[in-house]
Parts: sequence; C-alpha cells; structure tokens
Amino acid sequence: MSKLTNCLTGKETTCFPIWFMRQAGRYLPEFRKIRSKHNNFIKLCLNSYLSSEITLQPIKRFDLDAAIIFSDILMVPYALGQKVNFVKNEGPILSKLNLDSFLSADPNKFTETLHPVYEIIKKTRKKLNKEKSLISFVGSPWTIAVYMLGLKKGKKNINKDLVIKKKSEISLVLNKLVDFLSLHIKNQINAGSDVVQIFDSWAGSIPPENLFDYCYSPNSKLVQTCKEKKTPVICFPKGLREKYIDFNEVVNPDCINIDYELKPDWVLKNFNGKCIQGGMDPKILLLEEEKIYKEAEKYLKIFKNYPYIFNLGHGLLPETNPDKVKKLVNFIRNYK
Ligand code: 1CP
Repeated sequence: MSKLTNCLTGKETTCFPIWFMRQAGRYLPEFRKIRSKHNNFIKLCLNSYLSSEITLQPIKRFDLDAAIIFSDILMVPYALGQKVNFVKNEGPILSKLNLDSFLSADPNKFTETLHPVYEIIKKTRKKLNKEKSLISFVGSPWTIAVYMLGLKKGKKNINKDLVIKKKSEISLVLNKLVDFLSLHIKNQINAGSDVVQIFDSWAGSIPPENLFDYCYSPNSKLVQTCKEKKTPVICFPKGLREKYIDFNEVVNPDCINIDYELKPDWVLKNFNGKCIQGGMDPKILLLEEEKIYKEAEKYLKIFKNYPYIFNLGHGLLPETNPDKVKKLVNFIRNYK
C-alpha cells in the first residue's frame, strides 16, 4: 500500500506523506507553458494527454507522495449543460442555470462528457509508481451550487439575501448534485483513483441554521459512496471554525483537511486520533525560508507520531516560488 493510504487508514504514524492542493497549477513554469498555448481551460481539462502530463509535473519536480488529477470541480456543471468560462483575474463565470434541463439531465450523457477525465486517471495511474497515490476529487454539492446558482458576491463573499430567496431552488439543486457527484466519484474510482478528496471551499459561508442540510448531510452521502467503494476519502470543509468538530462527528470521513484558521494544538485535542491533513497558510510560502521552516515545524511537532499528511490550509498561490516548495519538501523529509 502507498504511504498516503497507510496514513489514511491509520497504519502509518512515523512519516509524513506530502502533497499540496493546487500542486499542478500556475506557479509552475512548465504548467504556464502549456496553458499559454491553450486558451480554453475546459478544453485543456478535456485533453487527457496534456492533463495527464500536467498531473505528473509536480511529481517529477518534487517527488511528492500523491498526484491529484488535473481537472476542476466545475467540470460537473459543464457536463450538466451549463456554460463555464474561466475569465482571467475574475475566476469562473457560469451561464444562467436552466433548472428544468438540469433536473432531467441524463446520467449516461454526463458520464460520456466526462470520459476524458476518466482517461486522465487511467493514463496517469499507469505512469505513476505504485508507492504513490492518485487522488481524484469533486466539489461538495454546496460549493458547486454556489457557482451554478451565482451565489457569490465579489471574490470572497456570498450573497446572503440570495441564499434565503433561492431556498427551494438550492434544495433541489443540492439533492440532484448528490446523485451526479456520487456517479462522478464512482466513475473516477472505477478508472483507478486510490483516494478521493471532497472540496467544500464555501462551507464557511453557510448560515448556521442550514449547516446540516447544506453541508453535513450532502457531504455524508458522498463519503458513504466512497466507503461503499472501499476508497479512503478526505473532506475539506473550509471555513467552518469550531464547527469542524460537528462536521467530523456527523460526516466521519477517513481524514479531515484543516484550514489555516484552525490552531493545530486545538485540532490535536478535538479530533480523537482522526487522520489530519494540511493546515499551513499558503501565504507563508511567500516569506523567507526560515519563516517557512518555522511554521512547518509547528505542524510537524504537534502531529508527531500522529496520522498526519503534510499539505496546506488552502491551495498553493500562483505567485509561489517552486524552489521554496522544493526546500519545504526537503525540510519535511529530513525532519526527525
Ligand atoms: O490557469 C488558470 O487560469 C487556471 C487556474 C486553475 C487551475 C490550475 C483553475 C481555475 N482550476 C485549476 C485546477 C484545479 N481546481 C485543481 C487541480 C488539481 C490541483 O490541485 O493541482 C483542483 C483540485 C481544483 C479545485 C477547485 N476549483 C476548487 C476547490 C479548491 C479551492 O481552491 O478552493 C474550486 C473552488 C475551483 C474553482 C476554480 N477553478 C479555477 C479557479 C480560479 C477557481 C476558484 C475561483 C474562485 O475563487 O471562485
């Protein structure tokens, strides 16, 4: 079994497996080179040859313990018939959702549209050393719904009035998304991925009275799908603060990715030995080397002899210097 799987199943507490969210992305010159020739991001994600190459770029550079497939959580709305545009410096823009056609979407057509994603997994698994895991992912129903229903207000906020106004639409969309995301998870596992991560990047924006229906319940259903397929699952409910404890108790995935708002010593006390991943603020990687090592050491000390996967509290920033990532990986590998 791979180092990451051993850690996820609690069999390994003597080493820290390492990978990074957004490890394949704009901070890598080899990624920017390919991206500059492919203006359409969705098309690039559907090019299984290039996407498999991009998936392996950070593995070649840093010898990490896991590859995460190069794709995007918004491939799901795309496969459900919504137009998705990635606008430079603005992020993704989706066309208005046609609720009726979404609710009657055909699962076979969905699988067919996403076929190239499953090809990336097959291609990459063949090229990847057995000791390394291949992670596939989905966005959580709520996080996908935020984009599908245009619930964002600016870059970092949610339009709270709209969340109240669209209550019945949100319920319908979340329920339907659970079905399609479960299907996407199963398809990815069948194609050969060893681990699944569920990104709930907008969990922190859910009104407290809706947490069960919008966050815990839909995430639980997806975790159940992974468990039925006997595949370890990591949940990342970003921004939940102290509610991370409730999330862990209700959803109970194999591992929880913590964000940079949580204090690691508090996490150690409150998660009953559950495998933990991540935590360090990606902004730290923009500072000088000594500060990076000091912050990384904080996590390594607190989670010594604990099932801990080294990662960050959110994705690597585009302005990160890859040499610093390399140095951080060496530091963790040599940490005793
Ligand atoms: O070159 C570019 O302009 C594209 C930048 C880019 C990349 C490299 C986007 C647009 N998506 C991706 C790949 C991606 N997205 C991966 C690949 C695997 C890896 O980690 O290396 C993954 C796991 C994602 C997941 C994703 N996409 C999330 C969840 C994690 C998170 O960052 O919170 C979200 C919210 C998205 C939507 C999305 N896609 C791209 C952007 C810029 C965004 C975020 C926009 C926003 O802030 O609303």
